[in-house]
Amino acid sequence: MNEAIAMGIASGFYLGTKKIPVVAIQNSGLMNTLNALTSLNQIYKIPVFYLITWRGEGGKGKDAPEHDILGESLKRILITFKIPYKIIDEKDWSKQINDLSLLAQRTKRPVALIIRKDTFSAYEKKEEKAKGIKLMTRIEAVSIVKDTIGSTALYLSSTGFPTRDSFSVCDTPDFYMVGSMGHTFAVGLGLSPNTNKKIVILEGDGSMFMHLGSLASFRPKRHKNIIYIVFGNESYESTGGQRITFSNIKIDNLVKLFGFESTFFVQDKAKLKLVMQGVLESKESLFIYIRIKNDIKTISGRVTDKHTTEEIKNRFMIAI
Ligand SMILES: Cc1ncc(C[n+]2csc(CCOP(=O)(O)OP(=O)(O)O)c2C)c(N)n1
Repeated sequence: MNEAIAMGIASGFYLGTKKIPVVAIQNSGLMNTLNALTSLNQIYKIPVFYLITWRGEGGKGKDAPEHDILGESLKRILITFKIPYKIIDEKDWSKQINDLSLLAQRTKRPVALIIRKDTFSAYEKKEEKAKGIKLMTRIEAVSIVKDTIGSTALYLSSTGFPTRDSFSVCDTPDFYMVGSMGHTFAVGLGLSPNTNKKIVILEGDGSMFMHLGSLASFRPKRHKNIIYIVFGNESYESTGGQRITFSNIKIDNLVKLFGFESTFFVQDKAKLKLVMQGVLESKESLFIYIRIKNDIKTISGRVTDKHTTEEIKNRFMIAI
């Protein structure tokens, strides 16, 4: 979900309990919370305890490029937005948490504890057991999609593993969106009426739900060339496999309400191959939800180790 929603939930929790809620996010997600922060929490004096993981500490070149700007400016942003913060200290963390909590209680202001890389130990991934069905991995699903559709289409992919897997399966000149979580479908909407090519959107379910409202701007008569493919692993696999807050939602049915007439729910390879064969002939946009399992063995390489973000954009614009 969108981190801004976490702020709303946390605020409601505080109103009902007077207890300080914790909002645990990455620094990229902090940016999503700024409107709630300034026009809800700070003006009504509703405290929250932000736990912010610090990607890109040290600035440019220390992490993936999507973290360059915020990695370098995180502390300044917290100061600008008047959020008292501490950077976690391995020896002193318990006192830091206590001090910040007391400050939040006393001042009724949001406070933040910044968590450095490698503070937490890695989460051990477990093989997912689906009921009697052999689920695909994302790589297997992307391979089937890219093999069938080929390089005549324009591909867009969402941040994290969808982008990395798409790049590793076949480095076509896609718009690999290594940051900007949740904006992939909206970019597709803006592009769709401006090209005759098919637009294949490869998106994680977490990213889809980050800005689910983008679907409301879909117009079936205007956007006729979108093949919207969502990988449903019901988790944020790229950031450690945290469970997603929704499951058992019939996403293919939900998308219908926004005007997608052809929607598919796919769990196995044979059905995916069948669905993909009809895709190129289709005269309308379609939505395909592929239920996948998390891959406990493979992590694909980063596209930005090979191409800069500007190169990615330039290649894509030439392909259009
Ligand atoms: C606004 C924002 N919040 C959080 C992140 C951190 N982040 C990067 S990838 C990712 C998980 C994406 O989940 P999903 O789209 O379901 O793909 P999956 O990783 O499961 O393949 C998260 C939370 C981010 N980049 N931007």
